[in-house]
Amino acid sequence: MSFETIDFSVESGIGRLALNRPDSLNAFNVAMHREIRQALDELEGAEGLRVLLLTGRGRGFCAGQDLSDRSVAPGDDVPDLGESLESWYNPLVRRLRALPVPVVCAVNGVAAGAGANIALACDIVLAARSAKFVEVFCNIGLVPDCGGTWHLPRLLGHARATALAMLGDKVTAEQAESWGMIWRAVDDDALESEAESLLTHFAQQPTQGLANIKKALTASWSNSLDEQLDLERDLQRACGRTADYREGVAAFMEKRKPTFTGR
Ligand code: T3D
Repeated sequence: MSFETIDFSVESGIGRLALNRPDSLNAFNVAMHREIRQALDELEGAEGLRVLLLTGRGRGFCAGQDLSDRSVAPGDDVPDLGESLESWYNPLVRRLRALPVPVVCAVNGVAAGAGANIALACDIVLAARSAKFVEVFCNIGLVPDCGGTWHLPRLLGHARATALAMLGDKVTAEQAESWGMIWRAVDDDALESEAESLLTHFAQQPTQGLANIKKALTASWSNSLDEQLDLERDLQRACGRTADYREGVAAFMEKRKPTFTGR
């Protein structure tokens, strides 16, 4: 399959998806949404997928919606932004959250609007030190979308979430790390190698266990302690039946390195 707005590959259990519209800082248009959707279809059906990398080409990660598709002449119909979220952005966030493998996001440059919030929806977010996160929505009269109003207060607390959403200030990668918004800020020239070593790591880990960690942590945002204890019981039961769990225990007892197959 060949793509024009993204680079996409799956090899040895590692999916790599790079947004590739660098002239507009990888802003989303319908063509890019369509291609991402095709890539996710392929990933969801891929045998033996262990991890996905999401990143951007050029100097930006993603500038959110392509605004050149949103200017309207007086008298023209206004675009239905709710429809745009329902058709494209919301399914994308839901699919990234539901993907049963870790999604590593390497934020290579500015992440604005939907671009920032899609990064926050990934499991492990690395950012180049020069990258910035900007909740630009307030600058054009919109509300943070792609789960921004859900993730921001949970990651940062109400005060910081409100200020970022209402002021649209740029947050540096280091600030984002120190606020717990992302996992780590790394030197620009180390971003790719740091991301690759995470991919190599995850490609050798017990994938079903990691998928269940993702499920449990996501559910914890809205579950009561009782509900969460029940969920942990059910997930642990499922994990206990995997070949990787058996291998992990056997390797520990035999004092050797485990070989996990993701099964
Ligand atoms: O509409 C719906 O479907 C609803 C969903 C909405 C989701 C959203 O994401 S709404 C938010 C949309 N995004 C924005 O408002 C961001 C607009 N861009 C910016 O604020 C700034 O460009 C950045 C803060 C992202 C980066 O600033 P800077 O100074 O590093 O770069 P720049 O010079 O502004 O941009 C570089 C080029 O990218 C420039 O093109 P040019 O002049 O070199 O030909 C600029 O026009 C283009 N660009 C940047 N962002 C967008 C864009 N082109 C189209 N759409 C963009 N969002």
